[in-house]
Amino acid sequence: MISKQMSDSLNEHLNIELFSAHLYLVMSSCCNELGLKGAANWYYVQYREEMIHVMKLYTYLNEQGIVISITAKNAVPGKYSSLLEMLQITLDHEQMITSCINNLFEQAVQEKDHATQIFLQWFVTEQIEEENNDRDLIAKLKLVGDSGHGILMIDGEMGQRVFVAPPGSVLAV
Ligand code: OFO
Repeated sequence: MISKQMSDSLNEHLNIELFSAHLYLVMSSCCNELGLKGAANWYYVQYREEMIHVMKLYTYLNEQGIVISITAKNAVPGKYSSLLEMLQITLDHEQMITSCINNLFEQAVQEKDHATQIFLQWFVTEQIEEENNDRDLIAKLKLVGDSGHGILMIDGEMGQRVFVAPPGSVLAV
């Protein structure tokens, strides 16, 4: 049993996560164009992770008897001048997502919706990792410089990232 308000909020968040996935897919493509194959890989893995988040929400809503709706119409910006710019936008975006998750959690607490609180706990923890990954890369990039050998070093590191689906995930791609 889930309230209409709670399921609407979760559905809205599903659309935001879908936007995240598309944002990172575009960034992957932009990195590719900049010749940064490792960063392109990192953003592609990020895209796949976001689709896991979408599918978690999809599955939870379905299991609660809710038919989802796709409302995201936001076009994804397609031009970025540097990897540092993309990473900073990524961190800002993830901080916004963290605050959305916190609001959802707060709503579930106010509604005494224990099932949704438990469901959202995974996202609360995930956001710590998401923000930390971005901060780490930004700090390294600032240290070595967003050009020349420095960026190639970071690009190499970003190329090592491998997509790992969390246990029990529904894969969308
Ligand atoms: Fe789904 O955490 Fe990023 O957006």
